[in-house]
Amino acid sequence: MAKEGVEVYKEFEANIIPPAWKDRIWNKDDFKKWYETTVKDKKAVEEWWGKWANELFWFKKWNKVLDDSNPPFYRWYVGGETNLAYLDTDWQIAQGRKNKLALIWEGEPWDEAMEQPKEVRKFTYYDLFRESNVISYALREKLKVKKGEILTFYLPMIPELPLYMLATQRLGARHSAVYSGFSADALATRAIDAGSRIIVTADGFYRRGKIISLKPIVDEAVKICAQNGLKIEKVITVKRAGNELPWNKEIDTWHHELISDVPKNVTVPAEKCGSEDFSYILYTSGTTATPKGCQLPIGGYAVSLYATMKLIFDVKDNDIYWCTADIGWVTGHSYIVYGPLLTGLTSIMYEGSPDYPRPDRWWSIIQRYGVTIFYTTPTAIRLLMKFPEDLVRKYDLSTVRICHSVGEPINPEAFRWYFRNIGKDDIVASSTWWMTETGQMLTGHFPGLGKIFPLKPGTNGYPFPGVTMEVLDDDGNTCPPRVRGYLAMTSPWPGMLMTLYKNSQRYVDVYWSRFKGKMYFYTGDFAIKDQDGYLWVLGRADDVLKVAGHRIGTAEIESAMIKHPAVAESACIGKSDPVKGEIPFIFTVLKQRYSPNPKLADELKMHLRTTIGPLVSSDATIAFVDSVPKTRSGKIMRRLLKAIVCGAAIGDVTTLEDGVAIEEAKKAYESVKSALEQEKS
Ligand code: 6R9
Repeated sequence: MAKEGVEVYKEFEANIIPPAWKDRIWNKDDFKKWYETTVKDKKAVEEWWGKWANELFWFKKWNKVLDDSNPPFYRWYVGGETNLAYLDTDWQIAQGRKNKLALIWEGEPWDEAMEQPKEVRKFTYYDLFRESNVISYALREKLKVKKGEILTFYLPMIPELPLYMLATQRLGARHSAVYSGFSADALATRAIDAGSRIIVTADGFYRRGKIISLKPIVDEAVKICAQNGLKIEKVITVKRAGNELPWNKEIDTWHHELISDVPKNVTVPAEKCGSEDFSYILYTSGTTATPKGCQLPIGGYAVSLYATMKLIFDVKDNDIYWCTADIGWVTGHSYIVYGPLLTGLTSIMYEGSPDYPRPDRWWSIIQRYGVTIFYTTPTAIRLLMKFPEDLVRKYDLSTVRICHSVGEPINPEAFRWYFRNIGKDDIVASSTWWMTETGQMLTGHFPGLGKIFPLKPGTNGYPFPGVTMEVLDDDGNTCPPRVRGYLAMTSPWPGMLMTLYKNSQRYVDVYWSRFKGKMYFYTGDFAIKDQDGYLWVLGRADDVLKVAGHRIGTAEIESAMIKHPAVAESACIGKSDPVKGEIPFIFTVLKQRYSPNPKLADELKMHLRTTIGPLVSSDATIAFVDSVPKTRSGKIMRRLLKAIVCGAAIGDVTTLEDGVAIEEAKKAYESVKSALEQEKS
């Protein structure tokens, strides 16, 4: 059976030789004091977060750091007023960064003869300020965008995405960015929930040398919205790939035409937003088929990004920072757009795939720009470690002084490879744990604090000071060291979501009701705290998958499956995958008239592609079965299915699930085994 959770942890501990971490970055003498006092004392927590907030710009200063009188609806920086776009551009310019490079964007196409990218666009802080002001103006004057309105973005990794995000924040409006790997259905569902009347997209983008067309997916989504009572009034399209598009004059407009007659030096004053207004919603998956609109605040979010950029990335004015995530997910929102700009950094944004035109593209980017801080995912590391290490060694990566990872647990092999090749067996390399819901990184290793918390490779490090995290059993009691339990936050933190958009009851039910009688935030993750207080997050405890670091609920996949006329029932589990971490494995029961065949399996994958998107369909396996095993109360026996897929023996699976007769388990075992064998042949 594939190793998971505790087993991996043990292997990690047994095999890793702690490196000689050099405590040479920076040290804060009072850090330990903060750490210890904030764990015990609520007043110290407020002082700590107040101290960080004091380093930021506020139109109006807050009068209370935290109002916890109505949990779980915590309010941070009560009475304060600020604006994310102002903090990211105007305020940076005011601090002398007007002509400093803020963003270096590299397109995917590669010029073989010149041995360089075909397109690079560079933006100073002043450029970002100017260009986002022009967009704000066009949105306000031409499309009548008002404070509070939600715009939906369906954009690839091109500079217009951060520009539109900043332009929206400037107006005090909000965005909902939908990852460009989602389908028209998924995009429409999110646009409808957000009630957007404007969608911003691109004609297409480059991926592994091919043009991927986006706009037709939006056209389809517009139709679905209309059928469901939402009229999309405008689709703004950025010209990126030059692919041919159908055009509907009534609602379509090119981005370049929209801004063509706006004076280049126009300014739009940044709206003074309440600290607890919300800045954006970002949909994420849970255990039901309906995505959750996480509603992120403004003031607390800004402070949390600022503090984590400083303490976990140790940013300095001369750093070149690169986070490889996609802005369509939270990591990109927080640590490509809002966080790095807030700390005045120069950061890299890359459009394409890490292995195009060859699997050394990323190393070439690090060398060409002299990247000093690197943030990536275990999936990407596992993809790149399949190639000879010489490919990495060809490049000068000596500038890198910090390399962290995020998105999923990092397995020992991937960590060692990353640490050896990028980390030179020396620098700070850790796995930072957090979620869409948390807004900010909540754990990590703190560069320069090696004497207080020696860096322990492979762990998620310590909770961020001022945040308390525990590993709990079903009753909400703290698990002893090294015993697996559920990861929970036992106190609020400033970057936290405020609620779920238009669904506060679900917010309370999903996150705050797991441990009876205790107002703790349930993360949905399994974790261990070791004898030294370090956290090891082991993976999801619920029916949520992380496919290549992308979060997707099995319920979403199952509900998409039964929309197909041939499917009677389906059960999806995560199968471990050497590169992507997990991939969807879907047990499918067909309606009587249909019989299993490879063509139908392909058709079902195509169906998944149109209902959810390529992010699920390209890796999914469909296995036809006669029935899915259920408990007496009718719950699908996922643990049993998972165990069988992982190669467990019959003896193991018969004891797995409560309330299941051995005979039923055996029957399921045989049926699944034969489906797997058919799948192999
Ligand atoms: C930032 C992000 C959140 C889930 C989370 C957990 C997993 C994220 C991790 C990690 C182990 C890490 N996760 N970082 N697991 N180590 N360093 O990924 O947000 O897409 O909402 O996913 O990702 O399972 O609960 P999101």
